[in-house]
Amino acid sequence: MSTLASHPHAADPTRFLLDAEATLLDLYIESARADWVYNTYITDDSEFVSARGNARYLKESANLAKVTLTWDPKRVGPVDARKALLLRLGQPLAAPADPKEADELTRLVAELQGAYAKGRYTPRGHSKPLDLEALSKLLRESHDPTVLLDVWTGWHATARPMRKGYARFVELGNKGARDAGFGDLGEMWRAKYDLTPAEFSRTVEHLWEQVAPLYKELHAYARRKLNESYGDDVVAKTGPVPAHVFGNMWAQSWEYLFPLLAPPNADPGFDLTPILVGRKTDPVGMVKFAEAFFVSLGLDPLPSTFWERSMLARPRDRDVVCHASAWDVDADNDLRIKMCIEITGEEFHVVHHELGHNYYQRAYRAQPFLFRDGAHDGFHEAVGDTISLSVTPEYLRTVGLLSTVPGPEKDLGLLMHKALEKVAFLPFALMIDRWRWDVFSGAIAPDDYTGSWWRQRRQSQGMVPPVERSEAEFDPGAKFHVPANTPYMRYFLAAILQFQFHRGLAKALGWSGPLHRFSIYGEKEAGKRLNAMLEMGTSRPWPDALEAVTGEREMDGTAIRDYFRPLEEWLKKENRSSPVGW
Ligand code: X8Z
Ligand code: ZN
Repeated sequence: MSTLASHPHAADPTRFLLDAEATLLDLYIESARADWVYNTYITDDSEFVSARGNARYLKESANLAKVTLTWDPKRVGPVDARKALLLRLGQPLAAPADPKEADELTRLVAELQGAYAKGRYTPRGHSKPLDLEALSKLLRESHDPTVLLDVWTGWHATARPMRKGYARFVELGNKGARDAGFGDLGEMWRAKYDLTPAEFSRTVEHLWEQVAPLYKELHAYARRKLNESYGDDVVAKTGPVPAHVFGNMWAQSWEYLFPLLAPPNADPGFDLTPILVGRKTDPVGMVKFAEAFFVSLGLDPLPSTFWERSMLARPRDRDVVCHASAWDVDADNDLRIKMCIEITGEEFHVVHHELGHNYYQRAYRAQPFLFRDGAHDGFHEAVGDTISLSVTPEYLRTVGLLSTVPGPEKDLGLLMHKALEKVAFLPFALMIDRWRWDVFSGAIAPDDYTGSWWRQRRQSQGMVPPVERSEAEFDPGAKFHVPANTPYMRYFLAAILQFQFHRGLAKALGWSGPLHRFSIYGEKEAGKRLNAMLEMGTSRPWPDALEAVTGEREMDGTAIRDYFRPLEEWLKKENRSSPVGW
């Protein structure tokens, strides 16, 4: 084990950090490989090996970080100071000083993640247990409220057994964060944004204030249409809406409500899902579309190992973690995605999302190890989504997926479809970590996990559970990122940032049409700007990265409002005589 005395260069920050990076890179590769095996082949053994690798990495980081805390800040240059900070903050977990507790913590995280991946439910009238993909398909295709309720309740019940482990995880995660010098794990997460944790909380609340009026209009309109469709017994005309009728397990995206909510005479007349299915697109074909987009920007094709090593479909014979993710297993060029790709328009966008991570990872691979990360995690999540915003009907025609481009009279329909995906998502993305920050700080106790979760969802999303919940349930555990310990505020920030990138690039390229018709496909200048940001990794404070693409230095919710302006005006008129809010 490393101690202060065992580090010959402890007094020379630059030398010390170079050594630390070499050590950590080695441990990172070992841990990432073990983790890959676990994620693509869940067994007790792979769980053990993955947890062990993760523990080794976290313990070593904690030890190395301790040395940096002995330095006189006046004698540390800015680059080394940033590296030292990232050494403490790089992972969403810190190892408690007690090695036994560190092992227990990483075992718990692996176990919770495995428990989520193994979740199954046999809906009424079915003879076999269904996985999350199959249950999600029922949720988006059925309009029978009893089926929706059964599927929703059944999936949420799979999280019950996680409650005890999660409470212990919170205890140990907090211990690790305190040993690393933070008040609790939530504070450690909020310290990653070149702002104080308190400033960061305020920034997030400000961004939400900027965009909330748009969400509230969409909510009011959706409630009215859902009420007309399901009746007062299922969806009341006022107040919050039950969470099981949005066509998505967590009501985080409402795109499957589009047929119900499309503005009159503005349906763009195409649906990507049947187009992709009709062309017999397979998972590889889906990824090829996304790769070709990045290549059109002047970026390199993916390495051949990407195609050999990625997992693109759910294997028939074993448990895997199906939730999509992108990997750089050697922090260099061993890029992969792990995903159970379904041939749908929704997944077409997820594939672009994942490749955004891979292209980011490759662009910053020349940086020192501690700088191989996004400008902040919201940037990492926003890159592929920015590309997705350029998947316009005009783009689809260019690549042969569409024969005729809908005219401007269909603009409201196009905007509605995007809003159901992007605007509906905002309060969901916000509430998860509002909830977790309170859990980590102790403001929420374990005997109130589910109750507080629903108070948050009601306040942020204007939603309630479709049936009464009790503390026998652990509803937060039914969302991947909670058991997997993936911070979620990144997705809220990404939802804001991707529209800023899009607006910034449109401006830079002299676009004067509506933002939702703008595409960077084939635009080398856009590729250059994006790449300038990607190559920086996390070597500089994030405003520098934002400036490289947009010329702006602050995150700003006006871009998403600009994008949806015509829809918002239409919604306001539609909602004139119905209540807005809950
Ligand atoms: O988890 C993801 C990605 C993996 S980085 C598929 N997303 C969030 C989610 O699924 O809840 C993308 C958007 C939100
Ligand atoms: Zn992502």
